[in-house]
Amino acid sequence: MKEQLCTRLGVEELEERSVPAGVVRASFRNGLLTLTGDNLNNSVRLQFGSTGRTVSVIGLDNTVIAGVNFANGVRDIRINMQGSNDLVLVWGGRLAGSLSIDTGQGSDRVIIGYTAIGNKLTITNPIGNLELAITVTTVQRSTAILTAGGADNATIVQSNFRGPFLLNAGNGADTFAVTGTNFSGSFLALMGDGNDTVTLTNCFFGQPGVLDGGLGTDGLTQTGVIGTPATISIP
Ligand SMILES: [Ca+2]
Ligand SMILES: [Ca+2]
Repeated sequence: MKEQLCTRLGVEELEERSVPAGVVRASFRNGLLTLTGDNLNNSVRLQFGSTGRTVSVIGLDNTVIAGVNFANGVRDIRINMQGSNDLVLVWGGRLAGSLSIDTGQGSDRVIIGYTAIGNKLTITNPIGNLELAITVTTVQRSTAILTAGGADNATIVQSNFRGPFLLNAGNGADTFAVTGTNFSGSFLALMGDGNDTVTLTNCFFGQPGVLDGGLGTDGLTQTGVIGTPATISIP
């Protein structure tokens, strides 16, 4: 009997995973593009036109986009993906304003590439794991990446942060890898408790910064770091 029960549960789990579903509601008003996911797995891609100011909202993995799927003259973007495991992909944007992403609960992924942000970048992951990749992206003002406990993974490549940069990784075994990136403003990375791994390769720090590993057995590798080095606090 026990064996039969296990088999049936296994099949139900598989069926649940094979239904990605989910609806992302999109609205556009006064230059602000707003995306709101539901409590299912949502995958959405923002694909910018050649000027970086028009954007198509594309649902991936069967995610349905409700509302506008094209906007012209986007200044700010605000995204709230809510529960379950979500993916947000932003590529090739030229925003005069801010990009704000709240991934909600679940194991979420955020990918930002070849994008210029004139104001602020905010990424919030209140519950669950975050996998973040930022490549060839410039942020003119402040950047805040705030994640709760969980094993988070942040990778930043060939990017420019002109204002203050804050990473609060929360507890859990986090990985933070940065390559070829300029931090012109203040730099603060709080890795939280847990065994964290930090790798800084060919980075520039314009102002004194702090890298705090929190409790746990942390590993730090620095190669080719120039400018004002961060104050390392790894016990
Ligand atoms: Ca969701
Ligand atoms: Ca989520």
